[in-house]
Amino acid sequence: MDLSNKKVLVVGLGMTGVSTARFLKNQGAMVTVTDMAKEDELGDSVETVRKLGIKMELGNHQINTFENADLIVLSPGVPHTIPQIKKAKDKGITVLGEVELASKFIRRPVIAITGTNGKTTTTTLLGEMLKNSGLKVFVGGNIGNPLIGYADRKENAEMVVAEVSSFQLDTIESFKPKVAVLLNITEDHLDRYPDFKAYADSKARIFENQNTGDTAVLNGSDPLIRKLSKNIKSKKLFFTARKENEEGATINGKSIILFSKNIPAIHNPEIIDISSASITGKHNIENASAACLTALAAGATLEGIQTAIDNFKGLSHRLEYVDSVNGVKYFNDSKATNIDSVARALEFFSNRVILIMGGRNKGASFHALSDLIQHNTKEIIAIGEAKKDIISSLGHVVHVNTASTMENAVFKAHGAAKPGDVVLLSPACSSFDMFSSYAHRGEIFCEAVKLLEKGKKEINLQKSS
Ligand code: UMA
Repeated sequence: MDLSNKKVLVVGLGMTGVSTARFLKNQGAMVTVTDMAKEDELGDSVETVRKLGIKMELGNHQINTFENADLIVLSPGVPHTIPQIKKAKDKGITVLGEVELASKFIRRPVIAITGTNGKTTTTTLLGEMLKNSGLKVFVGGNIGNPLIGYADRKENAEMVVAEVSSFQLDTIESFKPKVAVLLNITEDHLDRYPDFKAYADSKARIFENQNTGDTAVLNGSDPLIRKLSKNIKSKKLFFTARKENEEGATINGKSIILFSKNIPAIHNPEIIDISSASITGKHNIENASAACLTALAAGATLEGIQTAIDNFKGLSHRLEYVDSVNGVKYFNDSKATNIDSVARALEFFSNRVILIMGGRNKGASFHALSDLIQHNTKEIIAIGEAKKDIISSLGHVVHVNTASTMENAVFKAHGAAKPGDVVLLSPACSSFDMFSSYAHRGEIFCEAVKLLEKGKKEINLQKSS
């Protein structure tokens, strides 16, 4: 694809927009970046792009700029259905997502991972399995490291491991992963898709361009994924619930059993031991088994896989243990931005949980959590825009308190908790009404827990003086 002297419009000036603009400039394109947000809302990105000498249109999207472009590149956070894009497409202008554009310039095999939950854990673990097998890999995508940045730097990895979201899959055309993984599909992003089917269809696009020389790694216990697997042309490996004679992975207690006729290392079933790993919870064992199969399909060794599993410490903001204060354990699960991920977190605890949840609702029905909450939740502290929805959906099963800030929520949870309880931040919502990202929300939660610990020490000092 020759981009020199082409008029290219980049839509969205987040981390994707900045990397895309830089890449296009280096390719000799005439680049403009547009963002709905005003300059003072965009932080350092504006200065970075200005220093590159790239034109910016901020505060709105001007239709003329869209209609006059030779190519438009979308950031994942920009819906491909906005009127400006529709009009540009009607005029025959090519509109690509950043992942599609990057894939046109990446010469190495791409291993892609999608799913509603567990993408980042699986992507990270898979990257470690490949590295421990002696392979040079680049790990990026939705994980927070745009693929276009790799294409720009011309790094010399042997393969690219890419976390891809449904937003990124919405705008692919020829993106063709050598190995593609679909971890699970549950309700999410219903503020962006007309219905659940549209969201699920978007996820399934990860297999769209694969052929018989490629591999699909699929969740065998998800009936929807089983159904859509019938239309996949590539070789299939199922994890967690492979049927008799089917190729893939099964879980037996603390062992993952791997088998495939197409992968020499597991022609005969082989076992990966997870007994000494810090991989806890059913969902993480599922993620680990998906990562094992994917790694083997991509050329990893069983030794490299076992080493990565043994050394894996989990990720921040995913059921991350923060601290214990007065016998109450605090867990940060800020990455849980949908109902299913909160359900998985609640299932993990047999203790009584004080649940801090809320934020910006993405169209989910909190009612789906009723049974679990009735079973093990002592109290909910609701935060953010979703407070009212939470009270109306769950107020009949458990007491719902509210808080205006995260600090206040942690303080109220602390007041309600007794030794042996768990305080869990697992919001079921996006963070953007109160924070810049889920990571920011998790950090503020951890800081608030530290303040409790500090307060406790101060009280003890006062008592002893
Ligand atoms: N914007 C417009 N016009 C619009 C809508 C948005 O100009 O109509 C602008 C916003 O004002 C904002 C910019 O677009 O300035 C933001 O673009 P972006 O949301 O694509 O932000 P990036 O920083 O580029 O982050 C994106 C992903 N974000 C989303 O998909 C929402 C990041 O995933 C990803 O890490 C990054 O690219 C690198 O690939 C985040 C995410 O929440 C973590 N992903 C969702 C998820 O995992 O569930 C899909």
